[in-house]
Amino acid sequence: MKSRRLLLALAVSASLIALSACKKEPAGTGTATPEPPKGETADEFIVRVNDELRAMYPELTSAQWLSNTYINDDSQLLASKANERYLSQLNDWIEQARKFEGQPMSQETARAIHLLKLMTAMPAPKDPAKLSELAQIATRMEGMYGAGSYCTGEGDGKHCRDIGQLSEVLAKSRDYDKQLDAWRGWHTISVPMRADYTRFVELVNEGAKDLGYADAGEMWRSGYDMSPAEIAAETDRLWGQVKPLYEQLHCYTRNKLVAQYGARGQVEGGLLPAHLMGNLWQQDWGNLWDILEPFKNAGSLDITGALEKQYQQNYSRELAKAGPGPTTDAIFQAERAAQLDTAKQMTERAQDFYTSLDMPKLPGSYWNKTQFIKPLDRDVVCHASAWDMNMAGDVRTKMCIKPNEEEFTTIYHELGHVYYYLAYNKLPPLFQGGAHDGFHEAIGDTIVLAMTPEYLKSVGLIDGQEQSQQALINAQMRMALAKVSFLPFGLMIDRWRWGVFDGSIKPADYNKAWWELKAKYQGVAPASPRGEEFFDPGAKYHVPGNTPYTRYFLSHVLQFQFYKSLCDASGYKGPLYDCTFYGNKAAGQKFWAMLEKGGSQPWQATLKEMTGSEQMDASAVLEYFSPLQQWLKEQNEGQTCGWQEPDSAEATAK
Ligand code: X8Z
Ligand code: ZN
Repeated sequence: MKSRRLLLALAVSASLIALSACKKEPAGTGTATPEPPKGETADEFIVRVNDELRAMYPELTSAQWLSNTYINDDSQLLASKANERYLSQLNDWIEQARKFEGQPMSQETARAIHLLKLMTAMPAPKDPAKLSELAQIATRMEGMYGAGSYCTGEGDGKHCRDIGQLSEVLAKSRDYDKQLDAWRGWHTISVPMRADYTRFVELVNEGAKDLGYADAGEMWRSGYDMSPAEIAAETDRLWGQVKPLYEQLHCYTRNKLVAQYGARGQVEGGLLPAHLMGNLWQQDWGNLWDILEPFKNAGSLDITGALEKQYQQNYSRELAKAGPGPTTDAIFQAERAAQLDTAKQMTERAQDFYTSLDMPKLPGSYWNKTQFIKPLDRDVVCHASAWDMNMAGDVRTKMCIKPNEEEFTTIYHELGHVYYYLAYNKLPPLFQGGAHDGFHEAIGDTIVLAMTPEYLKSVGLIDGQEQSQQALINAQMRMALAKVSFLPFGLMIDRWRWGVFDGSIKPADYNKAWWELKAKYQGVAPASPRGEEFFDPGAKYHVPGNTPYTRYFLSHVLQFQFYKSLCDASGYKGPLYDCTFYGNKAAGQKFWAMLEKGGSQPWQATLKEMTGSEQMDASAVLEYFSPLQQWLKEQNEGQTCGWQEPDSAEATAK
């Protein structure tokens, strides 16, 4: 959730504020003055709001943390009440700010008032009953997602699988039917969300209108220091830059899927079957490495293998502690201890990259309070998030870490949010956010781009690499499966929500419109019809979690711009894709200087300081992937690439 401000902190939930990344917002605690002091100036008003916000923040984040890491009726009630107080407080502040319209004030104060209005991604109606209803729906939807599980069988034969177990089937099984069952299974969890989501849309739209926006989507698009229409056009422009690269990757992948699965490797029209992409949402194809690896034995990039080995070593050590002939219980304890150790070691490895840039170590409280692995005794929201609990150093991440490459890079992503928090915590609360929300999402990913084979080797995760064209293409493919496959997904989620909020997508067409957009942008389709008896958008965390998604699309462009600048700052001269700035203090200083600015100025100024340009631009993406794009073109030569969008939802299923 982040959007810009402060509140950022939190992670996830639904609702709140605008914060950054995966966070949440503060809840009002009723500490704010109901009536503003007489004679208060605009500048004084903002000082007061900042103070009140800082004071109420920890109570909100605590309630949200509990409801995310201990899902039950009680924690949900408290989180929902905390949200309710916060949203109502926010409405009060915004109301109070109106009287300063047209009055003299510092530039800083004007920006702070602008940010105040955009503080939440969940604008609430003024009517207290509706506000309370909204807070409850938001908490309930997120809880449903977190507790989601797919059960088969009955009685003693009943077997339930959570998101981690179902994701693992998609990642590892190559059995078409098992994958289909896992994919469909996860999509049962969102069916009961449809009514809640429909009502949620009505309520946030009412809240957005109260604030002067046409609808909640327009409000989301107002957080980019340009008009809502301009940022929408920007996303089209950026997508146009990278679309040809995506189409080449799509074409290559389809051929490989057909080679693996025969005719069932594609859906009519040349679309990719949703359940075969190694990921529940087809947003990251990295798990298809066994099918898509360009050259076998040309530079092993088996990071998952190395992490699994690390786990095994931890496990053997723990088991040895139990002595010979361990009991079932001792074996189980050894497994848990090894999982936790491995997760912490992975996090230490990520921290090491940041400290190598001269950034500080994470505070001791981070290590004590973070959720590293999935607890056994309760439901939790496993979707990864980064939290700023109090704007004063109590930072945490919440994940259910498993020893694999995807989770490993997600840790680097989350620490990017955490280091942003730590860097801008000294700013007034209203400026504690990303330059825009895409900046927040891009910090950790910029580091991920610098995880070159050379870096991975230097930290012992892979063996020595040969320098060959084949090894280069393998390395590029590995990165493309994470980054290029994501681009159209990053765009389509909010194309859907913008349409839902502005009414051009009606509740009766929620699923149909979803799959039309999936087909249009990603070129993927379900293996069989997905009618309105389903609510497939709800099976993606950010929909029930109400986290805007355009940020991730923008991040996937910006992170290449940041990476290029930091490579330049480090004095690197070679081809972009080979650069790592691991250990480079000059790059670290430049990065930190950007983080410290938070949301205190328009993002264009921050981008200019970092890259020399005021524009988001995908040319660094294309520069980075140019060897792969050339290679893909050769592979696809003579093929008919692209796909046909089905005319209707029914057609998708044929
Ligand atoms: O939600 C996230 C992060 C937390 S901000 C784990 N991401 C998006 C997703 O998983 O859908 C990171 C990449 C895209
Ligand atoms: Zn994030």
